[in-house]
Amino acid sequence: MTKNTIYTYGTAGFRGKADTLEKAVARCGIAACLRSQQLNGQTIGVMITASHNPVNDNGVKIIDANGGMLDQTWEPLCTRLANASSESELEAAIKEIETVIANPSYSSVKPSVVLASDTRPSSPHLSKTLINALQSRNADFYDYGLLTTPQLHWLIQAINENSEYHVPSSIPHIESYYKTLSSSFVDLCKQFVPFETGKTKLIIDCANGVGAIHLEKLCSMLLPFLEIELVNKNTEQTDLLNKNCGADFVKTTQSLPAGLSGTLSPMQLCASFDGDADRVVFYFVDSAKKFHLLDGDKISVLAAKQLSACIKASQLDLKLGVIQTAYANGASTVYLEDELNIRAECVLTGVKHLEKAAREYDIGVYFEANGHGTVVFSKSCLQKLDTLPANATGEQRSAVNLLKGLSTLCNQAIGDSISDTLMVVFLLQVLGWNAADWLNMYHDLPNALAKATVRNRFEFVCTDADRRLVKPSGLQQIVDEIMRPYESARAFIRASGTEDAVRVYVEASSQKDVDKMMQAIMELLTVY
Ligand code: G16
Repeated sequence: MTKNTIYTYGTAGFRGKADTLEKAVARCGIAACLRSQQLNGQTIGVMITASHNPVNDNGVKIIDANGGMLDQTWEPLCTRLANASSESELEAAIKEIETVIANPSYSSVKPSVVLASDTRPSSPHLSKTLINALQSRNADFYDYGLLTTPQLHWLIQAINENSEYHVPSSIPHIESYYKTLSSSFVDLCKQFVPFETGKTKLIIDCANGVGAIHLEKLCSMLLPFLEIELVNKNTEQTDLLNKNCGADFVKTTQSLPAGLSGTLSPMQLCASFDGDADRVVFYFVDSAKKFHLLDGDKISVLAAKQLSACIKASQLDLKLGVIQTAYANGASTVYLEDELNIRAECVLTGVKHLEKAAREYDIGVYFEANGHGTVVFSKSCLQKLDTLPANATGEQRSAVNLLKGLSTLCNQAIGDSISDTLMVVFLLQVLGWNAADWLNMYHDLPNALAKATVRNRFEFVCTDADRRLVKPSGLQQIVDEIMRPYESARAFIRASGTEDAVRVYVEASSQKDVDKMMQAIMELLTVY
């Protein structure tokens, strides 16, 4: 970002080159304090991370008091704060927010904020900048240091749901996260996985990011049901972060990450996290060394299948929904609706949109194809699970126990690659499936995802949940013409919310057709 660049608080907060972010980070500190005061001192989180982006980037995002993404009405307020270019403009922006706050006694409320960061070399300095801003607002704060993004979301939910916690003196430690996830996983396995199934082995590519640090600690707690081997776990050599590895690399290149090529045994299930461990994709190679991807859609469908069977067996009136985006493979949507009879909703890209839609259901499954998602259980659903009638059958009780176990295993605040991985391993064990069984649930339409650099990505405006362009004028019609000759063809172009590029997604009934369409669209974009 240059001096004149406008900061825009988007789907992942503020992101950019690390050396341009100081002001945005400090202003997020102020915004977090004001939000906390609006909510009578509930704790707000600030995470310093640029997730899957290169090591020289960084970012900052605010986590709301419920542990979810920041309330969307605050996004323009954060943008306004970050772009204030003088003390007087900053004062004016704060005054404007004070009128929005609508809490007459807010000024007497002490703000409460917790923060954490990923392993980027720029993160300590940006954390310090944030802390200075928090101190200037006289906030109570606690710095958790190195956490994955979903861990900070989880901790904030725990802090605000439990009146015994108070920042900074009495806070939940990360060990409570390890303990909750590991005991939920082990309990579920003890109850539902046949003894003779034995231990699953999983290889996890940590993208040389913060996930490695926490998995190292969690692994031993998962025995005897899961043995994890970590690769790409070097967080010391920071230039390795996300380099030729991690969830984004594996999903976009549809190939093995560095550190696994050549050495991998056929049928061995592997997973890749991204740099802040909020996305996960799975994969394996077959006996012919062919690579097979099991992405967010596959995770979603696997979870939906088991959840819908449990809801049926429980005989409870629970509404299950699956939320996808335009990137969901068309075959996954057809399978959900035609085979599993579950409604699949398509919303805008960005986890904040999926999360919001998922919370409309008793049990909402949301995953982006890139591996970002979780399963959320509503409060009323949890109450129903706790109040089974005394004459309930063994089958009903068993189904309810499985659902309850998943509600504590799955991160209820946000998509989490660690908890998602444990859920997948557990579900595969319950079904007695190997990676190929999971792959063969349905067959993905051949597809490709690419990134194109354009002069101004903000000129690309979409409608219909990102599936059609309305601007630049006439471009969608040309894309329609490109698609016309091909069977089951679908393609769209949308501006990235996190990178200075537009993304292009293409699917069709054959890889050859996908490649031809992709080439034509990429050529088309060279003039924009
Ligand atoms: C963020 C968002 C995701 C989104 C991704 C890519 O992920 O949280 O919801 O899918 O960016 O967004 P875009 O295509 O707009 O760049 P992450 O893992 O980078 O935080």
